Amino acid sequence: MTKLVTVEESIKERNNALAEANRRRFDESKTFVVNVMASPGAGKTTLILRTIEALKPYFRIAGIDGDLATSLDADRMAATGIPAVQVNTGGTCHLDAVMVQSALEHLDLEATDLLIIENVGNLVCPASFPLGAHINFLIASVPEGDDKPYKYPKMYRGVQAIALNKIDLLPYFDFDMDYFRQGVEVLNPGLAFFPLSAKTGEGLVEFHYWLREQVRTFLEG
Ligand SMILES: Nc1nc2c(ncn2[C@@H]2O[C@H](COP(=O)(O)OP(=O)(O)O)[C@@H](O)[C@H]2O)c(=O)[nH]1
Ligand SMILES: [Mg+2]
Ligand SMILES: [Zn+2]
Repeated sequence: MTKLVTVEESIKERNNALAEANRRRFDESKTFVVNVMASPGAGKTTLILRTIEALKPYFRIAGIDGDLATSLDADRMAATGIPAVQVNTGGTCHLDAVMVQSALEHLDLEATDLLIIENVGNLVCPASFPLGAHINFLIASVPEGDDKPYKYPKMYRGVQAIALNKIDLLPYFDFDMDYFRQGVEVLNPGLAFFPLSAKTGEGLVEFHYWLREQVRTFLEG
């Protein structure tokens, strides 16, 4: 038992070191990186596609997509006209810093202002495997329920911004917005919060404006 814990810790330490190395590369090439995490079906791909469309006029964007097996999501990113790399994790339930490092071999970071990484759909281990991103971004969604901050505190604690997607479905679910926000606030006070619908477009302007400012500030800094 003790041995197992030690191995796990060293894997995480190794990942942390590689994530720092990734971050140095991103900073050197002036590439702002967002690590998008969520449970399966929360709307990562849908929101990413709408974000690419909205920000493409301002920045040179590229994407990395982590998936267990298929390249469906990366294909959809590539269909928007941006360079996109698929990482098949071979069954692993999260991306790690090494996988991102190998994906970078297929991208021209010098020609990328904004790199969007779609992590594997999972609310547990992606929180323990930083990739070197500037922003860890969580997408929650209405059908998942309002208790998720309470059940997945590590994920909610470790992110720099959160979207609550599928607000178009609020009338059909018993989703207590105050209870949800309270749970988030306790774990991550003052967290940037964007209620939106990637489907209807409600709330997207606010989110895209915020992200645009984050990237712009980074590029100017
Ligand atoms: N009603 C509604 N459905 C959405 C919204 N965003 C995504 N979806 C749907 O949710 C499903 C999963 O979306 P997807 O982007 O593939 O989620 P991912 O697995 O997190 O990448 C798809 O059927 C989407 O059309 C939304 O804001 N409202
Ligand atoms: Mg997806
Ligand atoms: Zn995992």
